[in-house]
Amino acid sequence: MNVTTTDLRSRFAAALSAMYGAEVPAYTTLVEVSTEVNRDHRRDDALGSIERVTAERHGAIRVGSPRELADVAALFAAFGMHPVGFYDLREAAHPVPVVSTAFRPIDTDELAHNPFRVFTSMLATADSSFFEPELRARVDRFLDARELFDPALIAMARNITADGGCRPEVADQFVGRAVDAFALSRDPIDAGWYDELAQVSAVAADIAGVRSTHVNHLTPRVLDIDELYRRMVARGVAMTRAIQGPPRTGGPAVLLRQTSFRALAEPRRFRDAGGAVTEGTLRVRFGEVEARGVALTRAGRERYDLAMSEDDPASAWTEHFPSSHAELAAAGLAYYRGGDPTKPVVYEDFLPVSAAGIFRSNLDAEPTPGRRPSDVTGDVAYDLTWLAGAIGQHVHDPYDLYEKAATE
Ligand code: OOG
Ligand code: NI
Repeated sequence: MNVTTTDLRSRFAAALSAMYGAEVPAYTTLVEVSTEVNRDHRRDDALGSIERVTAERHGAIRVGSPRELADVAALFAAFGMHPVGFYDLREAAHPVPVVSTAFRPIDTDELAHNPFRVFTSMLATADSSFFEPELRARVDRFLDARELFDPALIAMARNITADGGCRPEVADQFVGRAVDAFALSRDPIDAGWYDELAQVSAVAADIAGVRSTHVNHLTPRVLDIDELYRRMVARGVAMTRAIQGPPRTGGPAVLLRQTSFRALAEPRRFRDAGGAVTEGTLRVRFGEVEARGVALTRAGRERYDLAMSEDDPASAWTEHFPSSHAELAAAGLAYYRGGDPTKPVVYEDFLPVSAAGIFRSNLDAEPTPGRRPSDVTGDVAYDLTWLAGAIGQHVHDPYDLYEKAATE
């Protein structure tokens, strides 16, 4: 038993990165520029060593059903990645028909070793404000009939989780098969079905219009995202969005700042009603980069939400936030190890507003009709408790984890 779940996670993150880089050339540029920015930053940052930050990635995947989500949970457990938080993107300003969680390591030393995290979303087919009963039934049937993960792979994952690791030859096979499960499939897509779902939501088509899942982005971390943005633009990569999240301020970096670019349209084959296969394209994969700051307490998060609701958050920022880690610590607005303001606890999670924006800005279809006004949203109350039941695992509260990191 010489490959631990911790080592498996590092290998998995690196292998996914290699696969994604081979398929999405702009990602390789992004990683190169990120590495340069981190190197030019020169010093280790209180928010993370250059080594950790440069190896750091998050990915995003989307699945269709509770059964598929439970498989993802079982698979990721073998990499020491556990569900943290519940995100309801149906509640966003521009609703997306999914509910999500993040699978990631939860212990301080595990995060230090490799913090790989995957934002994982599930299509909320039971929400009748998106899916009428007849369509829901067809989507659920389609999802029930497909198999995203080979049961043998999931069985392997369960054994590895139980044993805390595996032998080297098993490790190579396991990581290889796990990565393959997230590669973009080249199988022909049923054009009629895909288009019908795209009428409801581009996200619904991306998730349930095909027979497989895929990593839709892989995000490196940089220590200076404004500098990264400038260098990407200078290289001719058009960034799709301004930087999302907290504005740049002279003060401490808080939470998470992100920006993204649209991927190229990739060739795909479509099968029409008569069975004829034609060439077409889809843009489903894209690039994103992020900079992480200190984790905020609940009180700090309230201040953040207030600051972001201002017309111009950047100029109102100092009305809500002090300008040093010492003051943030003294006011109980952010987490620090042992209360020491030189030791910020890094924010390891996601931001729902940014996440909803990422969904929206990167799909081929134009803004979809979205949610139909309705008081009744279906027979499933999607929430954290529902999620825990669906996957059969405890879903961690991020604040508990930060609290623990600050006091251990
Ligand atoms: C996930 C979007 C969320 C982030 O960084 O906030 C996300 C998706 O597009 O599937 O990755
Ligand atoms: Ni992301």
